[in-house]
This record gives sequence, structure tokens and C-alpha cells, in this order.
Amino acid sequence: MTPQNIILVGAPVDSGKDRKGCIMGPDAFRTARLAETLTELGHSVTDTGNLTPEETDIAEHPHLVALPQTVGWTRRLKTTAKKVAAEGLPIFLGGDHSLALGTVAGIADHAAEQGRPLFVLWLDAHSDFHTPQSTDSGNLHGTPVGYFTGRAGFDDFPEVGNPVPAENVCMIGLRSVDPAEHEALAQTKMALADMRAIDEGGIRAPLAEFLDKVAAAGGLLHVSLDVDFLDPTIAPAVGTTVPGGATMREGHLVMEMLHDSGLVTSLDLVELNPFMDDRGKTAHLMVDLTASLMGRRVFDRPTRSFA
Ligand code: EXY
Ligand code: MN
Ligand code: MN
Ligand code: MN
Repeated sequence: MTPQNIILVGAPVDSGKDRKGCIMGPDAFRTARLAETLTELGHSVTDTGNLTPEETDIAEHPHLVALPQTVGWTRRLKTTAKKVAAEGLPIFLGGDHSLALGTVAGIADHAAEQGRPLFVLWLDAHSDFHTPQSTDSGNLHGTPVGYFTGRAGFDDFPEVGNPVPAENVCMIGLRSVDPAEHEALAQTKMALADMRAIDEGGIRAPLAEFLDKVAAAGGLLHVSLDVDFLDPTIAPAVGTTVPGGATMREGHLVMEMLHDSGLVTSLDLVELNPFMDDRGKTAHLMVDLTASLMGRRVFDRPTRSFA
């Protein structure tokens, strides 16, 4: 990847679920030397500090956790993401996955202005495809994909002006999908690689197929990396661990293939809860994976065309 103008945006969103701690995520990434690591790889890095949510006058909802605050964050992140996407390669430092309601919707607005389709790679144990009506937990971090693909039911949230078509989304790492999500996903043409598919055929194939599609469409590519994509033994600092996740090498292979494709235009790093970490082990792993995405290599390899 040629040297990029990387823009770090702190999004200490902690309203997407009951368990608290993601508020400390952005500073944990900073403590794990994310900016320095990317600068050492030759990139220009600007840390814009932490955002705050917009004020809202929306009433609490009896079933939805912290609805007003999550709406306020979505408004802030949607406008910020569209702005910074025009300035460089944004990396949104979470904060829980409800931040992706705003980041992906905002990046989609930017893509529409560029006249290019947006594609999304969702690296997660979960499909996060609920709506405020279908969620059992009321935790809105389980809804971002439902929101930015334009599912109905997000009445209190900003209108999604440029929904990402479900067929432009690829999910890798799935191993916890609720029945309502399963039923809704079956109505779409979303590319879904659960851990069984990875066990049988490896993680390379579904990713290469998706990258070929992005390249052929001349698309922008947003990557949303949830800590719980990884196996809890290597990444314990997340509130929604699910055993049987991606290995460290599978994680690095995904990031190295993404680098070689040259297609990635924005990134979320989400769900890190430093209160649950083991001396920064998870924070450092997420920084190492980001370094692989941004070009850290043992040996240089020819960049493989995915067109
Ligand atoms: N599907 C479950 C729920 O909706 O509560 C679990 C969601 C976990 C979401 C984390 C961010 O990936
Ligand atoms: Mn309700
Ligand atoms: Mn998630
Ligand atoms: Mn998850």
C-alpha cells in the first residue's frame, strides 16, 4: 500500500450494550502505540482526538439500551465519517460496534458523492443484523448492519441516505447468529462465511472471492473489525466473547490479503474493553493486525490483482 494519510478518530462509544468499558478503547489503542506503529510503516498519521455524541431530545425506550445516546453518536459519526473520508483513510477507534451505525452510513454518503459503490467486510462472531424491533437484548451494538443496509425500524435514527446493498456486504467469522437475524439474512444475498466454512475451506477463499467483486465494481471498501472475530484465548478483552474464533494467523492473513488488494478505504476497530484485557494483550493484537493491514511484512510479495 502506498503511504496513506491516515486519520485516527476516537469514538469512545459505550452505549450499545449494558456492560461498560469500551469508553476506554481509543486510549488503549493509543497506549498500544497505534499511531507510532503506522508512522514507522511510512504513513502520515493524524490523531483527531475523541468525538462526543450530539445532544438529542429523544426519549429513552423501555426495551432499547441507551437509545438517545446511541442516536446522538450516530448523528455525530455519520457527519464526521463523510467528512474525514474525503481527507484520507479514516480509522475509527471504538468504542462498541454501535459506532458502525454512523461510520458506515457516513462513509456510504461519501461513496455516493464519489459515484462509487461501497462494500463492507464485517469481521465478527455476530451478524449485527437486528433492528430495534427484532433485538431481544435491546443492545443496539447488535444492529449496525441492519441499519446501514436500510432495514426498516430505525425511526429515531438519522435517515440512511445511501443504504449499502446487502450483496455488497461480506461477513467472516460468524458463530453466533440469533434466529431473527438468521431469518432476515436468508432473504438477502449477503456473503456469509461462518467458522464451519473457514474450518472446511480456509479463510482465504471467501475473502478472495469478495475482493475480486469489490475490485471488479471499482468500489470503496470499509472494514469493520470486532475484537470478538478473534478467538477469546488470544483476544479476551471483549464483552461478547464466543469460543472458536479466528486464530492469530487467520487474522493476519485477512489483513495481509486486504493490504495486497489495495482496496481498503476505511476501518473500524471495535468492542475492545480494556477493563477485561490481560496487560494490553488484546489492544496490542489489534494494533498488530492493523499494522498488517497497513503494510507490515516479513518479505514483500507481489501485489495480487483481484480485478
Ligand atoms: N445478537 C446478540 C444481541 O443482539 O444482543 C449479540 C450481539 C453482539 C454484538 C457484538 C458487537 O458484535
Ligand atoms: Mn420495546
Ligand atoms: Mn459486532
Ligand atoms: Mn461481535
